[in-house]
Amino acid sequence: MQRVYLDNNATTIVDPRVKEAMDIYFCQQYGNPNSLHEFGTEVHPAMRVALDRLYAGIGASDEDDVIVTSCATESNNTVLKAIYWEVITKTPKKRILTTPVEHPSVSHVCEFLQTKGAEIVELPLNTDGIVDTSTLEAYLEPEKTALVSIMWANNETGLIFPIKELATYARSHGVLFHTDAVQAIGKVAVNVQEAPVDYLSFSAHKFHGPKGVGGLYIRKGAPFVPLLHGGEHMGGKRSGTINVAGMVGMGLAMELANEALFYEEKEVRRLRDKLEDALLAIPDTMVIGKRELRVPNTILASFRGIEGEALIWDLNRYGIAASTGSACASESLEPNPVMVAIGLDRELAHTAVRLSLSRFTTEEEIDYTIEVLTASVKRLREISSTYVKNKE
Ligand code: 7TS
Repeated sequence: MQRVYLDNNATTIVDPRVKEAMDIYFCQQYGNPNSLHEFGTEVHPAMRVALDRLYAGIGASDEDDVIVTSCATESNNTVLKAIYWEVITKTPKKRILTTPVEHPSVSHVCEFLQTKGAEIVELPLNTDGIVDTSTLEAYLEPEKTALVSIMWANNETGLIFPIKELATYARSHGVLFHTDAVQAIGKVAVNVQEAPVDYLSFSAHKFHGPKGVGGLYIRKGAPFVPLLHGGEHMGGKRSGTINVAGMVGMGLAMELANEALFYEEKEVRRLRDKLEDALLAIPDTMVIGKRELRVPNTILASFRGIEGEALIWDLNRYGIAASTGSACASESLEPNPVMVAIGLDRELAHTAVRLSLSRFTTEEEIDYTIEVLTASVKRLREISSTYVKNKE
């Protein structure tokens, strides 16, 4: 049976070039980079190259820090808890401004910090499902605000937040800004010179790198305290023996993702739009978020009268992988909070299905998906007790 992977916002295939570049760091050059002998020191040049690629990939300057972490969840935890210890407990600034649609690795940390005295304020989304600068202007009280944390692109809808404008506004008022750029890297250009953020999180496995390795950009002088203490790794900012293979893989994956940005913008978008047009041709179907405001690879669609989960299982029978939204929330029976926040009522929120492409998705796969999905929606509606055709 054909297998089609359309869950690239959950994780991606490792680019074979990345896998090949990582290979020698398992059984040949496996030394601990902190060791003084040659097994340790011989990996240093490759680590340097990897770090250079990460700096170049996001436009960081030499004076800034980019630390290698185990995942974006760690990067997000690191920033929020550093702000808690370094700003919230030490100054009158107790507030973190964020959004209702952050990944749980931001939103759950905020909930936790609230129990420890932080004040969490969620900025309302506009009718497009994003936060615009006028909202930040209305809510930002610089003397009370320790941090603004807003994602670059949403993992469920693919909607892009205007990070350049938001971060510029926060900076002009002396307020620190963090962005979770996990779903932006490799999909849109990400540059910390143009968008003056203080912290930026990313994760290799979302851009065809390996799992278990992520990164955190920290602008020079931004308040910081490590999440993990225990050694002098990463300049004392993140202890733990360095995942050399992962770091090498992430560096190359970042470079390749940026090289492929044009392809993503043109070809991945073309395939996404082809699939989206075909879905919209099915009656009583809607896609969340304006196309021009979304990253090129993502569709969050709602098929009225069909449980998202039922559709996922049906597609799975035909070898097609999609999701009802974030895999991180897939065990919950509650409607997805992101969908509720962007204005879908509870019933519609249950119908949402996310299809996310990558540069490895082929036209043939999209054609097959269109065929299977169209038939599947029709079949499921025929047996659905809640689907009643709209009267013309
Ligand atoms: N931030 C965002 C915006 C994400 O989409 C994810 C994973 C993470 C952080 C966590 O990254 P990790 O490196 O810790 O794995 N998001 C999803 C998703 O949408 N479906 O499955 C995982």
